Amino acid sequence: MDTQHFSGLSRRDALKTIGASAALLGLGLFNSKLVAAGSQGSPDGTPTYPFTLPPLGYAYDALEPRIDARTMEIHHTKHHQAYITNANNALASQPKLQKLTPFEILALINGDTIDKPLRTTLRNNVGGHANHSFFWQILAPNDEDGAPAPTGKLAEDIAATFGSFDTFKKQFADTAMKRFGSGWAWLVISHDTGKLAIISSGNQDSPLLTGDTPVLGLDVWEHAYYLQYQNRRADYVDAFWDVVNWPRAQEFYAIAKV
Ligand code: MN3
Repeated sequence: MDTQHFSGLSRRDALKTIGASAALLGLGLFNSKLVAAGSQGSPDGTPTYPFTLPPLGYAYDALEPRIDARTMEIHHTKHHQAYITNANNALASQPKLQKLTPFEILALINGDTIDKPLRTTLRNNVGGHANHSFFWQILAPNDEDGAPAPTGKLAEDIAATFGSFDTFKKQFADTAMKRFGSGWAWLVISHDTGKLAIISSGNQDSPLLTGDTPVLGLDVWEHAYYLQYQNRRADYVDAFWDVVNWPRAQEFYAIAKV
């Protein structure tokens, strides 16, 4: 199926195609629910084309001293904005894709609905937009004692899956450290098991590409930490725990598990 064919579909048909693609990929119920949540403008930040830069919800210096203001400002206004600009440029001639949310577009990337090289451009730039929109929301300023630990169902399931919260943090940090080059570490609901799992992805690949539902994510591209931490990724990962917005992660978890 080529993009011209896709352009002839209604939004309803496009969503049916997403459902079919999801079925082909073996994507579970959780992923479908998150895509539906994305339709309402939730975890992936903004609704449909033209994408715009979502506000952080806090000041650039709000995460200091864990993440410095200059890094946050450049990351938000330059890096995230660049993904948005590139995605909008790529979608400018795609009227049907313009009707889809970032998560809905990402759900199509592993199918054959969208031709390469458009598919690659969208994978990288819609991926970058969705990942960063998600990332800003799971960060929050916390007092100098650091972020509180998760509570409720997410806390219970982290303990049940990984043994303890501390073991989870260690495994997540190890995964973030082992991601060679640019990418992300994620806590997801696995499409295989329906349970929590820690994964990493390269470049701007979203967990949605493999059917996994993101609950927490950490950007380990150098642009996320180099000004402040230089080569010390481990220190950046360690500081991340002090600025995690666990209540927001719990909301994402609840959306996916309903
Ligand atoms: Mn980034």
